[in-house]
Amino acid sequence: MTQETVAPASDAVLDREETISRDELEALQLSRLQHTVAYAYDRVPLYKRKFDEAGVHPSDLRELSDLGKFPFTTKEDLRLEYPFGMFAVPQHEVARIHASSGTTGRATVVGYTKKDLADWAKLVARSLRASGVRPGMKVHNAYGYGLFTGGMGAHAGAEALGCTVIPISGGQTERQITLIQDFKPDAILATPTYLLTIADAMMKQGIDPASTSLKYAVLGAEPWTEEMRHELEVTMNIKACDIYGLSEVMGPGVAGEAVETQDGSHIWEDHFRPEIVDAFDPTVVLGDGEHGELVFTSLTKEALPIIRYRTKDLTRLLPGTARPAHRRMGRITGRSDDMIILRGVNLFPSQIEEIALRIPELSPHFQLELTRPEGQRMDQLTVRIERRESVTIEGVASASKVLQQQIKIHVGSSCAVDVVEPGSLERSNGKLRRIYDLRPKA
Ligand code: DLL
Repeated sequence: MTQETVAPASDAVLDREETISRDELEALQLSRLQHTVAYAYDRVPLYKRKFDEAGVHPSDLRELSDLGKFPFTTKEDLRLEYPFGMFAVPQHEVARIHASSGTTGRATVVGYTKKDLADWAKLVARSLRASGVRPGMKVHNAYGYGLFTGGMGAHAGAEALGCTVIPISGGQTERQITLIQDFKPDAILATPTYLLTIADAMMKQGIDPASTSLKYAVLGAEPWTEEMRHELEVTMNIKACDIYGLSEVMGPGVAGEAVETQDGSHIWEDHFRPEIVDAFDPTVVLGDGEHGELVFTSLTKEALPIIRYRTKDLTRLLPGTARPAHRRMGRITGRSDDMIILRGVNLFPSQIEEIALRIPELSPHFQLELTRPEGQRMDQLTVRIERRESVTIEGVASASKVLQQQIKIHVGSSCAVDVVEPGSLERSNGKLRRIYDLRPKA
């Protein structure tokens, strides 16, 4: 069969919930929310305890704004209830379990009933379709398979949409390239930094990354910038869209971006009620357009209903565009726990990415190193970044100065810049670690 059998982007048949009015959506949210808080209260001891302590009862939820009366849930709650204490159904009704890696403490465990898995697949399918993927397309899935929700979540969604899925997982980059060349997929699902690794490895092999069959990329699981989108779209000759999610709330597909507008991911509000709160004082609920921490309440989940989960992701809510009833989220600037505080100035890796990628001599491969030099009380930030292949020694010297100046102007902090040889920094296999904190532990 040829590529021409694939329906063009305008032919998409949307879910009914994607096209309903805001009023209709909010009525649906309210009834689902009332059900969810009562369900969580009745079935999960932690919620009963927390609601009782806060002096709220599910019957207090009469309108959507009443949600603000209910207590937050945090990663710590999931850790304390490890492994299955937050599950609202008996174990035999749990069809699948995923978990976070647990590198910073106990793993957080999440569970899904059969219906949860079907809803999840539907929402990933909806996200992929919004991003340009169509039934019948071949989809190369380079999200990691296993306990991480990326691989299997994206897989089930692509299958539900009616795609042919190639379940390659992350890593084995040479093999990925061979399969992209041989199987000729239309779309690729990966983290943005892993797609960069693939493009980079192609160039090393003398393959032009813009010459492959790939037309669409659906990228997420880590922060990325408009500058990175431009880099990947130009290098690979693709349309790249965002997909957002987190395991505690579901996995990928909590929100997805429309290819026709490319203006941020639409949160699928028929299944999740988002709020933005002040990251330092979460009792303050902020309005649309205001920057803060994203909080989610699930509206349909059975195995792990989640009430006011504090994501630590910093962003803002924007009005819906391509799917008018569903609000969009702005790009995630970073996570509150990934924020570098350097001599009183707050800094996120995505700010450095944005600035560095505007300097033509510099590549998107960089690391941030934090040190406290011997005998000094001040912390030092070093931006270690690879030069582009084509750049001369003089080019490197001036680019390094420009980067330093731009960081000082836009971020407000002084740093050292170390421009290194192409290929010398570690490449991403999934979620890339950008920050190397080598300061002595307090
Ligand atoms: O990363 C789920 C996922 C898989 C999303 C594949 C998209 C694609 P976790 O491992 O639980 O789940 O990590 C969730 O990753 O709180 C954000 O900090 C970050 N994140 C996820 N998607 C995006 C995105 C998956 N599109 C954490 N932009 C979240 C920025 C993202 N950050």
